Amino acid sequence: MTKDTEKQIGKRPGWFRRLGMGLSRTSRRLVDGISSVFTGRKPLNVTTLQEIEDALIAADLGPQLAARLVAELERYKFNKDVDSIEVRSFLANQITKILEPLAQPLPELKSGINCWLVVGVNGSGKTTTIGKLAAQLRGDKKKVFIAAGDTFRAAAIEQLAIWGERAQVPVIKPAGSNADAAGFAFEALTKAKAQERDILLIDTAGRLHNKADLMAELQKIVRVLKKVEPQAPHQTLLVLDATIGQNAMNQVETFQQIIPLTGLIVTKLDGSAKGGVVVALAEKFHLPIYAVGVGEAIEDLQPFSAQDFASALMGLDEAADT
Ligand SMILES: Nc1nc2c(ncn2[C@@H]2O[C@H](COP(=O)(O)OP(=O)(O)O)[C@@H](O)[C@H]2O)c(=O)[nH]1
Ligand SMILES: [Mg+2]
Repeated sequence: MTKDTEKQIGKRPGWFRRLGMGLSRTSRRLVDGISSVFTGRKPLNVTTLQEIEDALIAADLGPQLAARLVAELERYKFNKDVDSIEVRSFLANQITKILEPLAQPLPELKSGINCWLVVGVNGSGKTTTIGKLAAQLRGDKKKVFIAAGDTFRAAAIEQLAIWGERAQVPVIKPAGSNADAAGFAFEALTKAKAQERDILLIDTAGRLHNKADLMAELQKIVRVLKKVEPQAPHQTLLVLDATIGQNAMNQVETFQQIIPLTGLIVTKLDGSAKGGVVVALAEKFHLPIYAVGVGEAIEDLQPFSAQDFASALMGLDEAADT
């Protein structure tokens, strides 16, 4: 992160606080669930462990991960007296360990043209995320181009044009509506390369209700990009909406069948009651989480911090920044 970006972020309320506020819908449920089991100190036995497991599942951590975490808790203190804080601190530590290797900064740009393909279902936050990414990269003095590759909807192209203005980054638009997305991606990368841009961000359509079409389209985009630049796309980022909880797991699986993914961006963590899914995603797919969306504004794309997230999830505010 450059000094400029740091300064920008520094002006706003700390991201932990904002994430904490946003995640409060998820964490309140979890904390209430665990605290209602341990009013004061109580033995960690089969019954109380089951209740903790239920609370973890209710927060969208998923049944497998919930069972694993509870098994670790059992190994740690079975039949011993514990309180809510101790249980939540232990779980936060375990969750931090799962998330830590995957909480990564945005990938470094290589010399020459970099091409990042952004995929995800409609409404997941692709276009918004591209706008935020473009602003951040431009803040880091990169020469950025955006390709409005969701050629299916005129409104999508217009929405991206507005983001381009906000981010002060040029947007390449297809010539007509319903243009061939692959042909357009080819043109956009050729142009970005000719103009010696550092990075091209490509938006895509997310019509998952027709998986065969989407598959054919995305695979064709990748094929033609490689004709321009054999290493392209350098990143294929899946954008996931945190408010859909465990359904995000299916989306990763589906997209992985279509196209090799290199990383995730999780949006709408502000306001999700199902934020626990991030931990389930990390543990199951081992894909880096390059950034998270914590609001609709241009600066609301933040690096993902494992420890801050785990503490916020478990309602442990000691680590809160100001
Ligand atoms: N609260 C919140 N809203 C978001 C975030 N990211 C995107 N959105 C909103 O989600 C909606 C869909 O986003 P859009 O970028 O159009 O999704 P796309 O269809 O995948 O391109 C828009 O109203 C965005 O403002 C986020 O991190 N937090
Ligand atoms: Mg869009």
